[in-house]
Amino acid sequence: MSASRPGYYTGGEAGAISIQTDLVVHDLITNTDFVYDGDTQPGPTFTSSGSPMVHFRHTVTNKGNVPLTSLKLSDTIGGASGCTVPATLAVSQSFTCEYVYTVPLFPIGQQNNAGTVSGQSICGTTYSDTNNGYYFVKVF
Ligand SMILES: [Ca+2]
Repeated sequence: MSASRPGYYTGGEAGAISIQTDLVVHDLITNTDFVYDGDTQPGPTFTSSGSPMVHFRHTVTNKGNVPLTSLKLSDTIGGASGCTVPATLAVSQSFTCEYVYTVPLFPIGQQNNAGTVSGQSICGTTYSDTNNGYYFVKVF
């Protein structure tokens, strides 16, 4: 095999990254956390006039066979930009980004805080994934 042959270095690479965006709602009455995957509409419903709080939790996993670097994590409402991502995500390794969000009075209706992640292999191939975080906001 020649090093100039396209694909020589990447032939054994099967990179993959996954993200799961969950919504965690703490019920004060029962002191219990409820976890919603938010993958389909409508997701959990919030009454915006009560200033409800939701924890958005992104779980990122390296599901390929090569380590990934240059990780970039983002979501629709921008909260994920405050999270620290590891320099390298080893094969089968995960990290979690969680933050608290107070649901504003507006907008109401169907919302989606989708999480998106990307990472690069040492060969420079970018892998990415996105996952929905649907929730519904009503006024009363
Ligand atoms: Ca989800």
